[in-house]
Amino acid sequence: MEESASRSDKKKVVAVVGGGLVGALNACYFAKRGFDVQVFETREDIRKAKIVKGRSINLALSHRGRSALKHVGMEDKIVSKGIPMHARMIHSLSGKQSPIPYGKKGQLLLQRLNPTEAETYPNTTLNFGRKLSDGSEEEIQADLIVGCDGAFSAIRKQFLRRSRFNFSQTYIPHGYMELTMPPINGEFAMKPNYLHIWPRNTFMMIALPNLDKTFTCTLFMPFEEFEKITTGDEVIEFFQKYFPDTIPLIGVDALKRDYFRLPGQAMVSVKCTPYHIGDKCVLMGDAAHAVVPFYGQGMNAGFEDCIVFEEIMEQFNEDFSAVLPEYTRVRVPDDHAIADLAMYNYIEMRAHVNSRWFLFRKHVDNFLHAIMPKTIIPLYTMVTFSRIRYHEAVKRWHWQDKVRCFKKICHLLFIFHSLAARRNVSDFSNLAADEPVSPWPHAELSDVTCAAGFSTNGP
Ligand code: EGO
Repeated sequence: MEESASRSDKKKVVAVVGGGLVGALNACYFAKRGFDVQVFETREDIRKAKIVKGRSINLALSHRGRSALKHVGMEDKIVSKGIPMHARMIHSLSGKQSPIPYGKKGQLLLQRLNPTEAETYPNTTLNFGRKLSDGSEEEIQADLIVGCDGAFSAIRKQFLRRSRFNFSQTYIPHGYMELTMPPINGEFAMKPNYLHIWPRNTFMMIALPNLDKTFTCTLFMPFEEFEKITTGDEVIEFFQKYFPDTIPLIGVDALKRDYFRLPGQAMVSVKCTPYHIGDKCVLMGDAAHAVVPFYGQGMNAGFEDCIVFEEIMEQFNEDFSAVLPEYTRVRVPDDHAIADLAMYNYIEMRAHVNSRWFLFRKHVDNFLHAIMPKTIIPLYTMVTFSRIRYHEAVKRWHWQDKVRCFKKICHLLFIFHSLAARRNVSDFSNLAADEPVSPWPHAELSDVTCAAGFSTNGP
């Protein structure tokens, strides 16, 4: 009796709350397994919306995200709508652009994704403009509720009322602002296949290409700095000081206008544990772990949640009472690790990463990896181009602290590098004006600047 009951239970109902990136992917995963999938999204269907509110969100899709898409046969479809990025392009204050390749294949940039794919499964229903939580609205019966409803998750609110649920959220002092760089004569204003970065310590800007040949520039700076700039002329003055090469590309008038369209936007980091309640409810994506955007891993980590859950479903025969606790056990350390890494990148970059230090660090990483490919894998490479568990990547990276002389070698190399740079540069005034802050590493910061990982047995 038990058996036939569980077999007829095969068409269990899974309610996916949130029709964003992770919700839509999860719908595909559960649908592929034959569940009756109900997706609930409070916003209207973005495919039918005339104006899509909000900003043009850019996303960097890397190995973890691609692996998750591949599992449900969506990789090629999505990848064909993206722009490949093979390298970073570092912009110095003088306007010089220096490419630094990623050790490996590169990553992919995406603009918007929509949930169409999930609808191709007959056992999936998309419910837009419908609220699930609160009980006040309508009630639906589900065997499993999957909360993929973002950093301010309504599902997670229910967890907060329970005993022994740990939760923390941290707003960082920086805000971000998006500005558009239009095409020039119908072509990209800068080279498209790069992640463009203007590292200026506390002021950071990146630019990512879009399919319509525009770039979205994202300016990161402390809220108090945003508030200091109140007039169009002050905007230009600010850009003249830190990002002069972008003024003609964005355009003086556009800059003066667009800067005031929206205020600086907040960024929050969220951690919690456990991710489940009994055999009934589980959190994934930003609902479980919103991260700051300084590692380009938010979407990738959320997508990887889906594969990890899938692997555990396979292992425990879809027995939710075993799958959910195991998912928490396995996934929390990794999600917490990427939340920490993203925060750490933020702290490190704003403290002392200017263009020269950025270039130097990445060249050292690439160099050491080239001569000892099995032993030294840069942390960024492990995080972005492998599926080494996030917490393992951190462990391997800490390894280098045991190799005491590494930091000294690192600093010596930097001294040589700087001396070499000075000798080769004929225009000294240019070099002196290049960076607002000295690129020399501070002793007390040195333990955070060596971003290469050591491993005993390779990836
Ligand atoms: C020394 C040099 C220490 C997001 C460089 C640390 C992040 C950090 C926001 C980049 C790439 C995708 C990103 C690198 C570092 C996206 C990313 C990186 C930014 C900002 C970003 C890299 C969207 C940190 N990846 N990354 O190695 O190229 O290095 F600059 Cl502000």
